[in-house]
Amino acid sequence: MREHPALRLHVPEPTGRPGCATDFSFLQISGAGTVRKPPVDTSHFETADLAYALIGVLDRDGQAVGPWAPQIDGTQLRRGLRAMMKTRIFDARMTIAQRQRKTSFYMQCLGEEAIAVAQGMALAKGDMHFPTYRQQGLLLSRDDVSMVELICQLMSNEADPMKGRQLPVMYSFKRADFFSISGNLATQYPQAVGWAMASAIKGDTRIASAWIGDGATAESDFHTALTFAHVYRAPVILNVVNNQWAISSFQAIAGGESTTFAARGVGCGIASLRVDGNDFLAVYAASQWAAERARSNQGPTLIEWVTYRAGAHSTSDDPSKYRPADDWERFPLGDPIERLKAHLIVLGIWSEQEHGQVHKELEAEVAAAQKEAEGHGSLLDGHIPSAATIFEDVYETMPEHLRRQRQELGV
Ligand SMILES: Cc1ncc(C[n+]2csc(CCOP(=O)(O)OP(=O)(O)O)c2C)c(N)n1
Repeated sequence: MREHPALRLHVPEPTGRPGCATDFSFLQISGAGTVRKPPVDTSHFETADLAYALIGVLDRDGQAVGPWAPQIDGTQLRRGLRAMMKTRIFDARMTIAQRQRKTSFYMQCLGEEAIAVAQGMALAKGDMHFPTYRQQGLLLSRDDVSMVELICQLMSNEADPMKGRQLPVMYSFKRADFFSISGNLATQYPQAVGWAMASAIKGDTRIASAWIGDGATAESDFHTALTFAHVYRAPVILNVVNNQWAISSFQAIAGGESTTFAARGVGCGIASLRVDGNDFLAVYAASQWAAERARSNQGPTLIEWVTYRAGAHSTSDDPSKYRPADDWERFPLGDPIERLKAHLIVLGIWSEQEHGQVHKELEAEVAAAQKEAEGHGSLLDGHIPSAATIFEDVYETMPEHLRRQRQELGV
C-alpha cells in the first residue's frame, strides 16, 4: 500500500488567457506612500521587507505622497513627461514603418516608458547603461542622440551607424553611455558588473546600470552577475524589468510565482527594492537611492520594476493568442504617461490643452526625423550599406582570409 499520493509536476499558468480575465491579486500592491525609505547605507538584511513590498509615490489622485517622494523640479518633470510621450509616439510610428516594410523588425516599450526615462534622468552623464532592447527611453530622453540616427539603424540604410550589421533596435551609442545591445539575453548583466568593477578598480566615480527582463532572469548570466556584484561590492544598479511576460511565457514560469524577483537580490546579499515601474516619481526616487548607494561605495542595489508589457513582444508576435485582449486596461498600476500627466495637472504645471499641443509637436518631430532618415534609404528601396563593409570590424585589422573573401565577392 502506498503511503503517499502520487507526485504531480507543477507547471505555473497565468490566471488570464484569451477570453478569460487575469486576476491581478498576485501582484501584492502596497498603497502609494506606505513603504518606508531606509538610509542608503542600509544592509541587505534590512531591505528584506522592501523586496516583497511595492514602493510607490503617485496616488490615485495624482498626488506625490510618502517618504519616497523625490526632490524634482517642474522643469525636470515636464521633461520626463515629454520624453515618455516622445518614446510612445516614436514606437507607434516605427511599428507602422515595419508594417510598411521600411524596416524588417521592431520592438516597442509601450507601458514601460517611465522606467528607462526616469532612471536615465536620475543618473549622471558618464554612468554606463547596459540595456536590453526595451530601453529606448534612455536614448529618446536625451538631446544628443538624434531620432534620425535611431531610424537609420532601424532601416539598415546607408547612414545606419551600425552599418546594417545588426537587427533593428539593437542600438549602440558609446557617446550616450549606451552599451551595444546584444541579441543574446542576459549577457549584458555580468558585463555591466564587470564595467562597474573596472570603474572601482580605476578609482573613478562613474557607476553602471544593468538591465534585464523577468524572463531573462532565468538565464545563468543573471546569477553570475549577482554573485560578482555582491562579492566585489560593484557600483551597479541591477534593474529587473518585470513586465509580466517573456514573449508568451508568464513571469511565473521564470520563477516569479509566490515570490518576487527583488527577493533574489536579498538572497545574494544585495540590497533590493520592488518598485511601481509605472510611477515616474517612484522610479526616479528609487534610481537616485540606488545610484547614491553605488556612488558612495555601499555596493549594488537590485530593483524589480513592476510594470506591464502593454504591446506585443515584437512585430513578430501576436499576444491575442496567449493573453486577454484587455489585460493592460485592467492592469492595476495603470499607464505611466497618464499618471505623470495627472500629477503635473495637479501641480498646475501642465494642462489637457498643453498635452494635446505637445503631442502634436512630437508627432511632427518624429515624422520629420523619419522623412530625413528615409532620405538615406529604407529596407524597401534597397539603399543599404555596401557589401564591402561586412568584412570590416570583425577584427581590429582585417586578416588575410577576410581580405580574400572580400575579393571573392568582388566588392
Ligand atoms: C539566450 C537567448 N535565449 C532566447 C532568446 C529569444 N528571446 C528573445 S526575447 C525573449 C523573451 C525575453 O523576455 P524578458 O526577459 O521578460 O524581456 P521582455 O521581452 O519582456 O522585455 C526570448 C526568449 C534570446 N534572444 N536569447
